[in-house]
Amino acid sequence: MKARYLFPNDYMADPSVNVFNGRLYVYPSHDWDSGECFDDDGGHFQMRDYHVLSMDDVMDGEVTDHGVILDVEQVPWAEKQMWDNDVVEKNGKYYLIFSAKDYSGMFRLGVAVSDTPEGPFRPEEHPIRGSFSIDPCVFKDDDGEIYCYFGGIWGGQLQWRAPLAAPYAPIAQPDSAPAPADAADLGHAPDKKTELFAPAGAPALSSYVVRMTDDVLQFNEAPRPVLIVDENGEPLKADDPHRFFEASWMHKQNGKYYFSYSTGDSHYLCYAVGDNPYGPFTYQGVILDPVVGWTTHHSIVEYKGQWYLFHHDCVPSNDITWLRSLKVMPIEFDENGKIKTMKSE
Ligand code: FUB
Repeated sequence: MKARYLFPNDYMADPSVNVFNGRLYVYPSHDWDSGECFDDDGGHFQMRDYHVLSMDDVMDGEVTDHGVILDVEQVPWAEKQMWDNDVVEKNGKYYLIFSAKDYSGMFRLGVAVSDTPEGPFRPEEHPIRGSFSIDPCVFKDDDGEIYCYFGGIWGGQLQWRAPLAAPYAPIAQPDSAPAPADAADLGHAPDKKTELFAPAGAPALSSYVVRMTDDVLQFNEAPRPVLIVDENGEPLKADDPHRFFEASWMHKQNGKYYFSYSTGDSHYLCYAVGDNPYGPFTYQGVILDPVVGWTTHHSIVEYKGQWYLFHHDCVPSNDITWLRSLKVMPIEFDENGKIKTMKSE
């Protein structure tokens, strides 16, 4: 089935979609043309605020824009780059968890709270203690526990935090040097002048998962790596085009935990399945082939008995990577219940 462009009036991306009170709410990033040049660290993504959209008929109904729900000017600790966010409900309050750069240039995760899914959201004064990197997805399990999945390599800075010792022993070399043979690019080192590479055969860097405190304002434990393994139980390798890059999403289907993500520089959306929120997750396949535009980012949600893939592409902006448009299409499953690989048309 052809995908629907959700909101032609503006450029938005990275949709995190949740059902609250029987209505579907989309929490995207809000793209605009800041004039910054394209770079490998995502310096062209200079988003400053968040909107929320809602609807009750996914493929045909009217999409309501509830306006700005949080602006970077309101967040004491955040300087710029309001990237992906997600919202979870607990005891009638709504918690928006978002990623932004602090004044030292580090990505952190922050929380803002509202009494309604439409906002406005009141930000906490400080970022979540011990938080780092980008692209939070907040998932409430059936027992009420709330988990946050997050992380991204390259511009998402995950390579600055991972235990880059054995078995990685990463190769660090000046930006200007040619890439080492068979090595996988992990992105800039913190000095932004040196590039880090995983040697051939090294495992891929992982996203992280952490259980949130009861008040949903802090991490309740040290974040744990989200391990994605192949059918033999071996971790996916750093040079595998299906390895994790960014855009974590978690949904639960028939009692199984589906961890899906973007592969970044190979431009796929992929998924892996596990038996509990921490994993490990066994790699299953590609959900979406590459779209027009460098990034691909999504969420998966069931609404009124149908599963949907929300995502974005750059067709309406004629392939301007930092001007993305929201899309949605129904997900199809094969006879074994596996997600059929889709193309966004
Ligand atoms: O929107 C900025 C970044 O682009 C997101 O954090 C990534 O997932 C990619 O979509």
